[in-house]
Amino acid sequence: MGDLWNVEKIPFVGNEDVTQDLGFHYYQPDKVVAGKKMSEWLRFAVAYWHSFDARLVDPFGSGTAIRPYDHITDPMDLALAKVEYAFEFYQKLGVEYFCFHDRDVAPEGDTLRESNANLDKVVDRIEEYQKDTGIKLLWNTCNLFNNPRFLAGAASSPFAEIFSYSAAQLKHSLEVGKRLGAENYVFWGGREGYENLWNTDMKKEQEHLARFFRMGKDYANEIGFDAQFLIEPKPKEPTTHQYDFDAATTIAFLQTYGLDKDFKLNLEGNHANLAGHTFQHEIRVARDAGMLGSIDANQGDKLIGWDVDQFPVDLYETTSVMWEVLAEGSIGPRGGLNFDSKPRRTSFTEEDLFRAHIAGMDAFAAGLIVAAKMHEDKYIENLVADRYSSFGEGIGKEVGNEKATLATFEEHSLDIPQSELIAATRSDHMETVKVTINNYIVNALASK
Ligand code: XUL
Ligand code: CO
Repeated sequence: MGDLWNVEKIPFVGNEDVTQDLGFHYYQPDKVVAGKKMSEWLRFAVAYWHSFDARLVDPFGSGTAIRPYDHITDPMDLALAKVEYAFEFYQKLGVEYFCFHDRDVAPEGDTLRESNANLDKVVDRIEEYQKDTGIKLLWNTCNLFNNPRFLAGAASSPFAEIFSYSAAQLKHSLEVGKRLGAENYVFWGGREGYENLWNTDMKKEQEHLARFFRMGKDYANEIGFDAQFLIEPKPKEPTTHQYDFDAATTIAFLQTYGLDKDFKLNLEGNHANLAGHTFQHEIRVARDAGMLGSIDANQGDKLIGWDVDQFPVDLYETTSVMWEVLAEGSIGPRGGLNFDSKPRRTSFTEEDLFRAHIAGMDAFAAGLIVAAKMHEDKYIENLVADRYSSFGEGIGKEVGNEKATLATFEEHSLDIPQSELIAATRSDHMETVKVTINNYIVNALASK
């Protein structure tokens, strides 16, 4: 398996020795849970940008990361070498997918033609490694936010030259996705929003953004790239207001511009929090619209108001996400769990990069085990069915009857005294529900 990384293949160690690191306590890829292998439910992916490019900077400090390829100085040599390091990392971790932006894997040239040539050289190598290892591309995407030319946006830039460049960059990125057999193609519009409404033609910018998405999908159809197309909502950061604010806003945008049949959503935990939602909320909104596509797994920090992209370890949250996934039957037709997460800058060694992924994979494997038990018992299903049961009888049935009018309900309700109305409601004993979920977490994991 190679010795580029100073770590052996990560084994399953069980949870008897809870302090043992560099081993999985819950994740067993071939173990069948709720009718499918864990690896099939979870479809974990490593994010190239965080795991192999990021130096663990924060707004107040430069990078702390120590990586085994730090001695390579030439940018193209480094890009090519990183592919080898990346694939050994995936294999040692036991992950079957990865994700990348075009600019994560190869340096930019002065012109797009030069950048494309650099990218193609690295993609040649990625293709070889995919063939040799069977590791697949969950999704690729275009970096349309890092370079200074995107200072005021890409597809929503007020400058036509920048729109054109973005469209041209997208074209090649789609060609790369087709070549590497990407299962999904993601759009995250980091700068597709505004800083200040006074100088912004919001309608024009959104029309341009919609046109960009439409041309992307049309070109994919033209070249036979049949990936699932995904938009990744985020409310802000780096822009003050991003057009793909959250799942509900993005669904409305897609419907407004007739894109809703061609695009689904890629939901991210920390983005949900920045929009004032839970991760579960975003997934539920997407599910209810039939638009759950894929998941970017990470978590925010209650005490920090920006996108910290922590590796997910909160079992309550991973249980809620996996509960939704089990209810849906899959993450999405071709979706997976991409760790859009980075180790803290204080966990800077190469072993920590493994430890961080193990933590995230184990937290989701544990969430899957717990959620599967909850589904088996139909705990939530029964609770919800019971809560809404009054719509199956009496006046409740009229709600679903198209012939009923306001007068129907007036006739029923006009003379009912307050005491009877209160008697028609019930406590939801929410504290018990929450502690029951805690009990599920403790009990379902105790025997593993
Ligand atoms: C940024 C973010 C991106 C997208 C891909 O917050 O989530 O990394 O996932 O561009
Ligand atoms: Co993301």
